[in-house]
Amino acid sequence: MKIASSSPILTVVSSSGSLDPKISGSSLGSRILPSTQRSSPSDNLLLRRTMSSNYLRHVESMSQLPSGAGKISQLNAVVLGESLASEENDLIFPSKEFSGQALVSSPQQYMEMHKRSVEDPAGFWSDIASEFYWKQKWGDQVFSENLDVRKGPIRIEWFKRGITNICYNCLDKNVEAGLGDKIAMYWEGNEIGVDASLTYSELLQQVCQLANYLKDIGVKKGDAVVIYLPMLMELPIAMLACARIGAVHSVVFAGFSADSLAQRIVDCKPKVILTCNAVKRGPKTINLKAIVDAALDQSSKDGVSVDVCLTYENSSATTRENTKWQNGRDVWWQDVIPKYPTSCEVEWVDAEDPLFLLYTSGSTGKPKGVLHTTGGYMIYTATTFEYAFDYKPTDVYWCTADCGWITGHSYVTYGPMLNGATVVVFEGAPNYPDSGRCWDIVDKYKISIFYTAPTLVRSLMRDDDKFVTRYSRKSLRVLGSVGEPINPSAWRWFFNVVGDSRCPISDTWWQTETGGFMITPLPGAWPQKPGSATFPFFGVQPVIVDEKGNEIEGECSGYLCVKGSWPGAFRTLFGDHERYETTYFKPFAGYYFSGDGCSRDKDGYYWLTGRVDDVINVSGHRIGTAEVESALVLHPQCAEAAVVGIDHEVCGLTMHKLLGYEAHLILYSRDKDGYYWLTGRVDDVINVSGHRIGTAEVESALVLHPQCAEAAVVGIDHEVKGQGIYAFVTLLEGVPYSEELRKSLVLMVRNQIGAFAAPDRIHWAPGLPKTRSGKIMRRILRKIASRQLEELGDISTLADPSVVDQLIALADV
Ligand code: 6R9
Repeated sequence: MKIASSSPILTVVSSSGSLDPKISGSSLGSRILPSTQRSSPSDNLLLRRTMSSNYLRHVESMSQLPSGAGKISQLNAVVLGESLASEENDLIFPSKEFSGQALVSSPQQYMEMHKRSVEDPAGFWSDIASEFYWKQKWGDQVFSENLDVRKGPIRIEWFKRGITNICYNCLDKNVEAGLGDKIAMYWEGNEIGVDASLTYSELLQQVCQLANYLKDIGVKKGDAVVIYLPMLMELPIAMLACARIGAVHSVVFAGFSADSLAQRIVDCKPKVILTCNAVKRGPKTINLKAIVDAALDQSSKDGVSVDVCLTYENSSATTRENTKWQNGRDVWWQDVIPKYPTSCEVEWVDAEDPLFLLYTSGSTGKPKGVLHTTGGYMIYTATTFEYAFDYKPTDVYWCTADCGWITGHSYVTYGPMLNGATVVVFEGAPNYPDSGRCWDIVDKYKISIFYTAPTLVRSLMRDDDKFVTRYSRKSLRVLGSVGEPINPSAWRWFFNVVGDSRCPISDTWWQTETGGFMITPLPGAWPQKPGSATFPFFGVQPVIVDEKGNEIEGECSGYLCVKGSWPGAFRTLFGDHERYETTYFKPFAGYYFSGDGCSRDKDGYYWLTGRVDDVINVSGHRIGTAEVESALVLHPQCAEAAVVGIDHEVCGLTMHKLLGYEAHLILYSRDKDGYYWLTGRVDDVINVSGHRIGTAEVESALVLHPQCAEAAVVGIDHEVKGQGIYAFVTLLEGVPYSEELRKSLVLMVRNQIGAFAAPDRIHWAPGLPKTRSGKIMRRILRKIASRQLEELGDISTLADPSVVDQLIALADV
């Protein structure tokens, strides 16, 4: 039911229906009343007093009660359990029942906890950390940090000299607490009816067997292990086995190509790679072992040879006979692992010893090896998981992410297992055999927490709702979203259709670099605004800064930074601490720079407005892109620069660079109400189905094609993927255009990076729009790609303006 609201003012009332000015825990059953039952000004005053505090000025405005963000001028309120309005003017309160049982059940409780977490981080986090197993407690300092490049090298340490093991805390600790017979993992195969499960005791035994094998072949504490596996139970098992022996895992998403895999192997030089022969995803069989073989050939040419390739036989996908084999190097998993003992001593490590490496795209062609350490990451993933999903021991949790991405690290494996949760791992494709598969799985395992990505929501909502409604979904309690901004229509469909208007949605904003959630709803505490990630998690102090790095208060737009460290923060980029500092800490001295633009509304809600980039130097948004490009190339260290513009009602565009070769863009805005809204990345890093892909990476892949002279890649809006990849390609002189050539260019990118980075469109470009100094004007390419031909802007600074007409003429060729 939609509750009409002529005024934006909403009222919080107690369960008895009387106004409760205290907003105490018991009033949390926050219900919104029809306009006849509005609060009086004096109630608001009381509310303001309760909520006001210095530490979180932006939430003070909640005293006025939510009145909407950005272009949302009026809000309509609903209580969970009622269906959501179809307009963008929604404010969704948790139901009384939900809040009543929630870990954090009111804004006030959240504010008290958040206040303590930022005023006394050492006390707040050490209290939580004490609930985990430490062989030896950390030293005198709970944390120590320098986030200011002007004061010396960037350094973040949490729980240093504390000795622990994350695998022990995920498994042994739970078994010892009596959860040995609880299901740790349900595994659902690609084909219906193919499934398996492991209890915590069984999982521990399997992890120990693999850990013993790894030790036996000489893997030691600190050694890197590359894991290239699909979503079999062996993938989390492999991660946990590495953690058990102190080895550093580097999981490479099994959709990456041989070249990308080789690049990552060469970077960390593992002794062993763990893989499987093949996997089925939907109707397709993917021969992973062939990709690994090619990667290992490539890496040995580059001077890094891997001794052992432990290969799991995935008999549902292919046979041993059909798997190419290199004797001496390749070993069948099933031939060796079961022979090892089912218990294995834990390698106790320092909290600051590395746990894993995970590569993520930057704005250059070289991916960044994000390094996370053990203790802080452990405490942070466990705590964020518990609170953001309001986790209960009876929950059955399914995160659709692959362990090849950070979400699968923090919220398939570590976060849930540290809580002793039951996790569902799904091998297949969400639309196979049809679009109802997810809900079939939800009913089959009685899933109560379902965490996914907007791209999946959008792709499923294109089909008939009956694919959803033919399943009960009664078990669902909390929904979650990650990877990119969730557009309000997808949010609404997810909420109304999938969650039957009953389940809050935790729209979690975070990054590979942050290790865990940074801005996220706590589903029992705050009313939600569809599209806003709401408020910072405990211990997180987001700040929005202007182009000069000044913090902006209240309702505003700008660059999203974080003040102070949090336990889950990454500690360096593997082998390149300088790039770590340059990319994340130099753009705005004193802060971690997220690379995202952000708005905050007057109620304190954060709205992420788009990806900006690894930024360095700032110029104002009124400066033309061509001007900025010309200015940039005057810098003695600048080889090339490209500037693009993005239209946005409230935002400007600025260009940052210097200190090195990475030149970047920032899109910024902030609305009047203060909620955080993430609307996607804008620049040289695009977000395709929630995966970060550098345009430079795709361009490098394209130009490897023997007939490609030059390529320029931009992101375009894509109905399902969020952003699609649009490539302008200049061929060698005299090479005719053909569909075949188009396919082979796409194939080149598939082979170089992976299928997920395949361009959606190849646009033939006899020439590219360049400035006289040779800089590609991506702003124009973007407009052509999105067919906004009336908005090409000033093209007079181009070396040859006629290329624009040529490109337009070829738009549909
Ligand atoms: C966890 C993950 C990080 C980038 C991030 C931002 C975008 C992630 C989001 C979101 C809006 C959300 N992003 N979650 N944007 N709302 N809830 O995705 O990590 O692959 O490193 O990507 O994704 O642009 O900066 P990662």
